[in-house]
Amino acid sequence: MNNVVFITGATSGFGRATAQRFAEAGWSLVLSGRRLERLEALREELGQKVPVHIGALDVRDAEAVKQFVADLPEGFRNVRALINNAGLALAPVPAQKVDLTDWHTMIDTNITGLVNVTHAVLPLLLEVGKGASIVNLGSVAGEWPYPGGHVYGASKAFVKQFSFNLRCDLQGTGVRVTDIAPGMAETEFTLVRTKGDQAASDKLYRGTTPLTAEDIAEQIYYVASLPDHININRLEIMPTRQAWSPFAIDRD
Ligand code: NDP
Ligand code: 8X3
Repeated sequence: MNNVVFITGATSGFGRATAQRFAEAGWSLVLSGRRLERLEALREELGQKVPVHIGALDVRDAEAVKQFVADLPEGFRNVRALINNAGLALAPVPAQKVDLTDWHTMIDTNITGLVNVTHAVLPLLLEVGKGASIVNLGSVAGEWPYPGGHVYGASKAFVKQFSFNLRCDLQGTGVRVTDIAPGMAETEFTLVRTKGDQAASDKLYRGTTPLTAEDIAEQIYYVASLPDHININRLEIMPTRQAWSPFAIDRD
């Protein structure tokens, strides 16, 4: 039977590169995201190599997620890898200046959306059992605090602990779980975070060497294609040119 990978947020960045990486390896693809035209373009590109099923899906909508999974056509139900990638950061400003709706959007997408998809796809992963994988996109922000990280970092701390707790419950089923925690990577992430400020996005990545979407896709493919008996619990990946700063001290 063919291997199927189910990717959320396949319309951009890590998700799109991950679709391309799994297609290279001959996996069938289930690709979702809200922007249908981008999914159609990806199906056009990758459908030449492997079977592709697409669906315009907002992960925040639990009923839509459930229905999309229930309606997966034959040939796309043998999900061996779920890549919970859809997510975003907003409001790169101090907590006291944030619009509450931005906090809600991050919680609804990065936490509620991720659990919606996990809950819906889990029965399919359990049917595959040994060798199946859930790969959740956490972040260095889930481990290390920084100014302006507020709810984004907290949502990724949830992803890490949810991943570890899932491992406990899935013990014995053969289904693996990994929290992949990238540092700075150049995608549309900063454009989204700044609500469309291309200059701010360009400035962040200028003069250094961020990770690329393809770098992370390679790691995602790696953890999902390891021999069945190996589970990478957490993989934290930074560009060589990114590291920690000293503690900030408030002085008179
Ligand atoms: P992009 O903005 O390039 O891609 C984000 C993807 O998430 C898009 O495909 C978008 O699709 C999708 N998405 C956002 N909201 C929703 C939603 N409500 N329903 C369905 N899909 C949604 O960013 P990245 O590729 O960089 O980010 C991917 C993941 O990696 C995120 O979880 C992010 O937090 C995490 N990450 C990113 C890092 C970075 O520096 N880039 C570092 C660490 C982690 P659409 O808009 O079409 O719905
Ligand atoms: C995204 C990476 O460093 O902006 O999760 O938090 S960072």
